Formats: sequence, C-alpha cells, structure tokens
Amino acid sequence: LHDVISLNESTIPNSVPWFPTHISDLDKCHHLLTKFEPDLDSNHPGFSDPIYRARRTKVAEIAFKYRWGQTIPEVEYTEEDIRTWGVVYRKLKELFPTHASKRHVKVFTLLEKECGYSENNIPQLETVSNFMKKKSGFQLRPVAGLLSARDFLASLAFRVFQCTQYVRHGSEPDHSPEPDCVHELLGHVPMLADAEFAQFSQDIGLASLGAADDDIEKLATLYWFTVEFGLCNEDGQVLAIGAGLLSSFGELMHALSDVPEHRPFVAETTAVQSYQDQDYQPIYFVAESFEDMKERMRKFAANIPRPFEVRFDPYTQRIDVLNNT
Ligand code: TIH
Ligand code: FE2
Repeated sequence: LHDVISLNESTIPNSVPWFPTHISDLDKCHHLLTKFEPDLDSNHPGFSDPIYRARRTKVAEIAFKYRWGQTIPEVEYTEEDIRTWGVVYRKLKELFPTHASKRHVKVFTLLEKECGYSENNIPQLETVSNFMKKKSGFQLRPVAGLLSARDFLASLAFRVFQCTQYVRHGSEPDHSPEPDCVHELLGHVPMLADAEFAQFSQDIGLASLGAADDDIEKLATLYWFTVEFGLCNEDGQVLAIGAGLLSSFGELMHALSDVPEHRPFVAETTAVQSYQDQDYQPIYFVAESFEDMKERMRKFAANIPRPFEVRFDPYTQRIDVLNNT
C-alpha cells in the first residue's frame, strides 16, 4: 500500500526533475521552443509578411501575460484570419463524416450548436474552454507557441491544454507545420471534450511528471503518433483521432489513402519511431480500437521507472505524490 507523502517538495528525491504539483504552477511552465516562428524562420509563409508578424506578436502577448485563474482575453480576428479559417472549415467539415473518429463527429456537432463554431466565426478560447470544462473537465490556457515536451505534457496531467490563439498564414490553409488555433479548435478541442479521450490524454501527462529526459521523449513520441497523428479502427473502419490530421485537409486525405505506411500501434515500438514535423507523415500507427490503445498506453506508462507515484486530486487540482516503496 502507498502512503500519501505530505506535499513537501523535499520528499521528492533531488535527482527528479522539477514538476508542477498545483494547476497554478503551470504559470512556470513556459519554456518555448524557437521553431517555425515567422520572425526567425525564412521558410515560414509569414516571414516576408510584416503585417502578419505584427499580428502574431500581439496575440503572443496575451499568452505571455496570462496567469492561472484569469479569463482568457479575446482576440479580434482579422478578415483575413476569418477567411483562412473558413477555407479550412468548409473543406474539413465535408471530410469529417467519412474520415474522423465518431468521437470527434459527435462533439463537433455540439460545438456548432453551442459554441459558435461556423465557417464565418472563429470561436474564442474562453468560450470553448468553458464548453470543454462541462464535457470532460479539460480546459484551455493560451500559449505563445511550441512548448518544451516536458512543460506541454505536464499541463495535461491537470487536464489543461496549452492552446495557441493565432491563425496560420493565409497562403497555406491546408497544412501548417506549426500548431495554430485552427489546428487546436478543429483538431484537439473536439477530441479533448470526449471524456475517454480526456482520460487518455491526462494519463500521458501524469506519466510524464518528474520522468527522465529519455522517457519524456518516448511519451512525446507516443503523444505525436496518437493525439496528433493517430488512426483508430472503429467498427471495421480506420478513422482519424489525431488532431494534426483533423485540422489539415491535405494530411487527413493523405493519412487515410494508401500512400503512407500503416503500422499496428504497439506502444513500445511506436515510442521509439523517429518522425519529422515539416511535412505529411510517411508512417501512421493504427490502433485496433480506442480501448486497445488506451490499455497499451496504460501498461507502457506503468513500466516507466519513477521512485514515486502520482495521483491527481480534482478537488484541489493538486498532484498527490505517493511513496512507492
Ligand atoms: N499540421 C497541422 C495542421 O495543418 O493543422 C498542424 C500541426 C499539428 C502538429 C504539429 S503542427
Ligand atoms: Fe497539436
């Protein structure tokens, strides 16, 4: 049996990397990766568009200033943003019934009814976050760009999803190499508002807390091939559960075509598969069923060595650290 250790950080061995133990600690998880930024990357479609870059800087400021417990400030999206969103929205909506997981389709309908999802409107993060809280207990917090895997995964342990708020550059609506709010709102939000998918996502986050660097890398890879680019068998049909597919018209078609390689999802091998994030994936992992994927992930996580166990207390939104000896 386990003893609950009092939440004194000195009870966690010094060799364990720091991790947040209360949801407000996510204010300290802000280690951004400088990748795909329109200001730094000359291949970014926004690199030579100063107006786009200025808009991005303004939206990023919201995330930098944000602290736990605050209302997420609204963004006034430009006509161009809304046009880009509309182009993606219209095309994806046609593909969802045949290409998206039934879990996604179900919530997407509700988002149109209850959250102002439509071709002509980019819903605000605060509205969507409140919807998610009701459905699965997940919530959004604004983030300026890509976070380190450790910080990003840690937030999932609290059922918090770090969510970008800017829109991709209008010149390439069908696929973006970096996350944007089109990706978050059309890909992640419908899945995370599903109670079982929420549990699956939180479990990855819990497994990451205080884990060694190489285990973080494995968990980030598993996240990549499930939450971002996962395929899943549902009643004899292979459908997309990954947000990177569900937000990209081009890649959603590609993933379910016979061009890429489809391999069975086995957590131990998937965890060490190398990948790139510039273009469509050449390999996807297909789960036998969502339940099977969940079970395989659970067993994988249980085998990650840690000198303690963690448990999320939803009443206090705190991580209890349990003695593992
Ligand atoms: N490729 C996705 C899209 O076009 O919506 C965005 C990303 C998902 C994962 C990394 S970037
Ligand atoms: Fe994503």
